[in-house]
Amino acid sequence: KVSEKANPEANEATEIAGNIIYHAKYSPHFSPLKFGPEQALYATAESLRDRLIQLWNETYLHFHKVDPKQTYYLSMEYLQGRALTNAIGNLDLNGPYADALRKLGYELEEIAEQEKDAALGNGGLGRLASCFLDSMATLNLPAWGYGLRYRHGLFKQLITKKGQEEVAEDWLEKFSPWEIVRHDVVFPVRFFGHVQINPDGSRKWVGGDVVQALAYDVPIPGFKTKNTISLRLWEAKARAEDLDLFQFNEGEYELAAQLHSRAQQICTVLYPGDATENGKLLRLKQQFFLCSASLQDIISRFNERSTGEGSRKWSEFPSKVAVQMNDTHPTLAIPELMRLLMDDNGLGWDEAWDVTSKTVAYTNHTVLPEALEKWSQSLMRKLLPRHMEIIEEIDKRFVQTIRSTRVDLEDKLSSLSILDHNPQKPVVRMANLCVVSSHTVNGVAQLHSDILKDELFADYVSIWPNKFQNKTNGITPRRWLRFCSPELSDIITKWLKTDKWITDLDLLTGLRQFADNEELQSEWASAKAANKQRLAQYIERVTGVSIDTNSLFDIQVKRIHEYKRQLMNILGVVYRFKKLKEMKPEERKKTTPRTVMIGGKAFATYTNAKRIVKLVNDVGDVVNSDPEVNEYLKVVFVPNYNVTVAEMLIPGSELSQHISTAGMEASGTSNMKFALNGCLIIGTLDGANVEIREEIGEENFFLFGATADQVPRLRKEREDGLFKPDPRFEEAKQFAKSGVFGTYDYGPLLDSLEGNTGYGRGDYFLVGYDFASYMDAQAKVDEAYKDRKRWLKMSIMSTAGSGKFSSDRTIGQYAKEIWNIEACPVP
Ligand code: DL6
Repeated sequence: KVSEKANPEANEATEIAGNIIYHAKYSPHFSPLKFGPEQALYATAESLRDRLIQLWNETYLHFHKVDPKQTYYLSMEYLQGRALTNAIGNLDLNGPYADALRKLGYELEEIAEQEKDAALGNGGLGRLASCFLDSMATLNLPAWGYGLRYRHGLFKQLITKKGQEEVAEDWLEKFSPWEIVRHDVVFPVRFFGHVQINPDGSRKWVGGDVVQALAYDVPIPGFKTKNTISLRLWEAKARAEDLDLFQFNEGEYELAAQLHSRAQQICTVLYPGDATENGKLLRLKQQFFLCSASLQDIISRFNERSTGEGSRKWSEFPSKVAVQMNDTHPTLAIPELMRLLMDDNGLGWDEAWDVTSKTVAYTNHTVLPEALEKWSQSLMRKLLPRHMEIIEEIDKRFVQTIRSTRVDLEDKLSSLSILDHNPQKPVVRMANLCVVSSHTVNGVAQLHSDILKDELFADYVSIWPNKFQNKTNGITPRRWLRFCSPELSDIITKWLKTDKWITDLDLLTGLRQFADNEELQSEWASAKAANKQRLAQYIERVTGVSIDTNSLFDIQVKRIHEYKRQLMNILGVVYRFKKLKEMKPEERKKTTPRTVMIGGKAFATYTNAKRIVKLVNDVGDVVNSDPEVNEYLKVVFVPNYNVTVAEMLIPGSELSQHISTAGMEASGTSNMKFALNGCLIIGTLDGANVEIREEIGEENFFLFGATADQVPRLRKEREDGLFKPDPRFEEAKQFAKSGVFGTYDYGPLLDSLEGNTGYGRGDYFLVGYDFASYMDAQAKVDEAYKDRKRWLKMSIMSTAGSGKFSSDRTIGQYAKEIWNIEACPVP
């Protein structure tokens, strides 16, 4: 008691322990007598949630009172990962929570391990949205995220003899302790039906199915601030009266509950397969559901915050609301806002258009043709008849304006217009609708934004030169350094003599002056060694492969895609293996031992991506069990890559591969996480690699490969049969085909690197062209790793140069240059 009085942290720990016990006893989820690690996790999370609710309420009330302009980030994806350590860290309660749990017989790490990842997204785009939320809260910005509460997030990846198999993920199996259901926040969302023309000429969408959108708030705490914002996730529900009791009592159970089951389907899975018409319809429903519910909520808050007499003027809307569309998935926010303004609130077209186009902005995240969304006009008309009318009108007005003001663009109209009237397949081009309707369009790295301006959207740039911007992506330094690598963080704080870098990442440049310092290098090396050790234990636990912590840890983790060229990586490994086999034992001893780790999920129907997963696993099986070689080379496929796995891999990495065909990766964000953690990059001049290399210094980056502007010529040369492959490339392919790696037929995969025509064939991704310079760069890596001092210096310089890639910088720029919002800190 005496020592607790003298020590406020100890007091706090006692209070927290009491609170955890309270939740374990009185929360209605588990039997009160059990307090295993799982019960401890939920009770701990609930004790934190109490604090978050308090902070959330204060933030909400403060925003309500001040009534600032607020941003709403609309995204179909969020990759939140685990929340416990992040919330404890952001609230600066690590010590008290660790002590409290120790009093109850647990280590914080053990309890944190129990939490499932919230994986409501696919990859980079979803994780970016989650990093952005952390920065919005930390910067005290009046900003919220909106998304969908998928029952099953991104699938769980199992690796079997067949390769990748997908299993439904189940983050809500028990419940999520982080969400707060808002039974008072419910909006109706309509599908199908028809447009009714009223006697005064106004139009109304009626009939069809009506589903309820129910809000769940996930509180997002900022780092060391009271501000706690919301990620509002919508769940779809049918109304009680939609159950046909008569039919039910007749024994027609499925018929009776049709509407219930249709409502339930909406939020069942993230990205339902869209190969069938039903799948397409469901995806379009999901997109509209997010947009409609969010906009109704935004409008109701706009009206609620009206302070003056009577209702607010609609012309004020854009000075109170900014809507950011994360890629084209929430494009339907445009016609839905127009509809709500015109049909429900009586605005005329011009007034509604003025409000809408001053409110919405669009971020493009890809130039890949297959990822640029196009929806069939007939499907759109069937599901959303009023929206299709509005889209047609936007398109008609745009075309008229161009015809009357830009005769020079007349022949480009077929590609500039929103509607593609190709009789075979009339579609709505969502990116065009976004560009025409938004006040600002941005790319996510300088090179990507330049490509958008010079190629994809070049003609629009000539119409609206000021509409286009760049906002280079960023990552939150809290999750991606402070919390995932506490050892390295402490060293940084010690040498910079401040921990302010956690919210002002540019301060990391202060490390440059010590990059040669032996004491720092030795501390740096031991922090990296501890992280490698932790990673090695994890790898052994999940794959059974034991790896040498003295070998170079070389990692490529991201979605499996041909343009990301995991195939080049594994062919490089195949070549290395072959050479090691051919060497004499004393020669082998001179090589740099490597552990190559590759991880990532392939989309379930993407056959070539799944073949790549299989090849990596098969190569691993052979290499790892080869007694001559396995001391010098190990190959591990890291299963079920997700945010939590990334938090383990990235701190333990020494080299990471960002090797996409130049011009194809919009930005990449794992490259930033690796560099921040002192990991060196081998990469092409693609996406944000270009800026990372500029910031950390070209001498600290292993560059190879064609540049984006060379790619079209190289593809043409390939088509014309002018390409002469490097002998190492031929040797690697032949060896992979030879059967050394098992009986699976890799012909179809490796054949994609042959021939000379077609997207995805004829080596469209230029693996063959870049292979020679890739192998040369890898040889430089091997040499550099032998010189410990040089390597450590490069590693420190990587971290020191990573300041630009904080999502605080990115979000600060969005706030100032796109949203025009300001910080609104809770006093
Ligand atoms: O902007 C976040 C992230 C980028 O870092 C990646 O380079 C980019 O591929 C990804 N884009 C998407 C969009 N769809 N596709 N493909 O996920 O966005």
